[in-house]
Amino acid sequence: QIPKTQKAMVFEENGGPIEYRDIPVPKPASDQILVHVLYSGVCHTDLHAWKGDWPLATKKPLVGGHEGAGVVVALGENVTNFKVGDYAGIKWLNASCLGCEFCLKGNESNCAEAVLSGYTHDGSFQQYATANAIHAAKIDKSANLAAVAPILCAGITVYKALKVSEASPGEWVAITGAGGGLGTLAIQYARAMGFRVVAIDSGDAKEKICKDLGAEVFVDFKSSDLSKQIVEATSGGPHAVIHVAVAEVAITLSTEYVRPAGTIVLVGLPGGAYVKSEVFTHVVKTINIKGSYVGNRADTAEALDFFTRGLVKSPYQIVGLSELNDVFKKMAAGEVVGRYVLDTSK
Ligand code: 8ID
Ligand code: ZN
Repeated sequence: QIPKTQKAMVFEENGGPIEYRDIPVPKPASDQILVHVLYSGVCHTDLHAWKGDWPLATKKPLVGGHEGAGVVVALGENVTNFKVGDYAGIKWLNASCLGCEFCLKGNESNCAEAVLSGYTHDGSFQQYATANAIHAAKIDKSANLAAVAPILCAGITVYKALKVSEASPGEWVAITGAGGGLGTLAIQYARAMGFRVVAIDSGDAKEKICKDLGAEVFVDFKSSDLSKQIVEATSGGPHAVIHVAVAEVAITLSTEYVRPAGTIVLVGLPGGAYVKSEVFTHVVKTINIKGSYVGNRADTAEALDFFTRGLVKSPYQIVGLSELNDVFKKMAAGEVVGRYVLDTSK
């Protein structure tokens, strides 16, 4: 039975109060599914969306969230690829045109018509959310819906970033922000893909989780000789660096310690940040710096398959949807170890 109203976390203005409210349950358009979202991860992107610190406006009022895992409860009349009762995921890329040059080549995140869950379209911080059926993630019936939620953004994103890093099995990959939501999954995908991991973050709790998840080396970003420690531990620098830290300084520093001919992949999106790379070193070391933005439908299916096969696990803790404000406070202070997942029933 689909109710007429539901609970949601809503804000009217960027940086303004986020309120636990009753709002109408949306109706799926002809090409959409309606998902009863049981759990939603909280990504640092949701914090950026609320703060409004990116050069892209959010919808207002906004229901954030883009790691929603749940059950399909209704279908638009043109939907043929889902049935009521299937498990489905609400991800960042809610829809795209599917016909432009970028969509045709599998670069759906670059589509000019891309619709973004929890940013330009109400997302998963509500009990019922809509998504384009072609883009919605298919989740295996064996999945624990709370555990799979973080895969829907964090997992897909880091898996894609590791692919585009072009690191080879046996090579070193450094991960900045390794103890956070994207980082803890990046360590595991990296291991599953055969890479050796240097985790960079701060504090004992993050060191412990990074090592437990398979990082061979942990370096505290607050130490003064960070570059030297990383170069020594990897006998010449990591072949790839995946930046999920929300820090411009981390990016600049990596141009020092990355291995010659190595690749730096930008994923974290600190507001107003620039990449600073000294040109002589950049050329002579022949380093590559590239951006990576979520993943396409194939990356989604592949990232979920690693999860279904038990190769990656979400290090998550569950709190109620109504407690989102507390999660944002911890996240802004860099105190989130792994991922918070919201139970939309509380
Ligand atoms: O498609 C994309 N490119 C994409 C997808 C999803 C998320 C990008 N993101 C972006 C988010 O918008 C955010 O900017 O990735 C970034 C990280 O998201 P997250 O993993 O959800 O954030 P978190 O859980 O807060 O973890 C961030 C970690 O960075 C560490 C913190 O200690 C924290 O553990 N960190 C910071 I802040 N400064 C650091 C530094 N200088 C650092 N780690 C290493 N060095
Ligand atoms: Zn995200």
